[in-house]
Amino acid sequence: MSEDQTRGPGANAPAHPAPSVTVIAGGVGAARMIAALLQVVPADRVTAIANVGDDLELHGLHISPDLDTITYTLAGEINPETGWGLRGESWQAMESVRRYGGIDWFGLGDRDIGTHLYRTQRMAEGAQLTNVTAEIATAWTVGIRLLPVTDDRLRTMVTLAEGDDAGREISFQEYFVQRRHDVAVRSVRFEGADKAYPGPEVLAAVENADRIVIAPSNPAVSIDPVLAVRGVRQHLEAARHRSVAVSPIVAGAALKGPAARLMEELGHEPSVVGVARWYAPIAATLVIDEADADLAESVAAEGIQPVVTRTIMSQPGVAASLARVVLEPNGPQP
Ligand code: FO1
Repeated sequence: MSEDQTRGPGANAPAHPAPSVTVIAGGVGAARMIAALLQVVPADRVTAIANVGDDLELHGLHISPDLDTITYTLAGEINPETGWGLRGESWQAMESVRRYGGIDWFGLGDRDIGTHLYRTQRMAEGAQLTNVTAEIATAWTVGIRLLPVTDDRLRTMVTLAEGDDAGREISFQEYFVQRRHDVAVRSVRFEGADKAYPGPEVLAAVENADRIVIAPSNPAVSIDPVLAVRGVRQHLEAARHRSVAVSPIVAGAALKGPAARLMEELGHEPSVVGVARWYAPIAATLVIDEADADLAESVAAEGIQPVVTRTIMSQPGVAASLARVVLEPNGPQP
């Protein structure tokens, strides 16, 4: 009998095991938040539940931008200039598409296309997106458990507000990439949400997490589609006391993308106070940037505890300290 067996099961378990963390994730902001968490928590304690409302079918391929952005970032292979796609890309396939007059406004690099070919083929064979995502993440040695929020079809749709296009509904990528999110929006809808069930491990990942982190992603088009999947919002409401959100808005502006503009167009205050109102039902704590320290009291008035710290993860040293704050917003416990 080995020494371990004589001491019984769990004898080698650390006195304070690392907390299990579940991140509610969009794309770029979430990928950076997860990378930051991995500086302080082992990867096998981290689950990400990711948005699939940005997904699209193009050139016959199933493309899952947020899943791929997270995978490539954690693999250290994300294109640092764009925040999406792979580094060191070539664009020969797109040049051929352009030659034939095909759709070329959504840029797919040659390396990246391999991911979409594999995903599309596996799904055509009948594999679920959850399984294919795990296969892709494993191949990139990502380490965390990466879960699409649903295996069912869910698509974020955007209704435009102005000019000749007023009232016209387009897909998220037509809004975000083709129109460079430079058009006014009247409303957002999650097509398929009423029939979308959470993936097999999603609700348990919310129930069992020591800490839930709502990543600094766009509340309207990255986090809300995750919440729209059956049962997810209710599970997050029940787990509110374990949940910390990180504001994607700093000093009234989004770090990346159209979050502030969209919030305003959809009738929300484009500030940490608007974010507080958005997340108060599902998070007990909101981490806001030092630039918004003067709004902490207004955040608290929304019924969510503000924690002020540096949040801009592109600045050196900030990511790890933000991750520590997110894990222990009330300071290190004895
Ligand atoms: N974003 C762009 O702004 N332009 C693109 O051409 C583009 C291509 C693209 C290809 C694969 C992929 O995984 C992501 C891509 N993105 C592109 C980003 C994508 O639109 C994301 O949904 C947004 O960044 C929002 O999260």
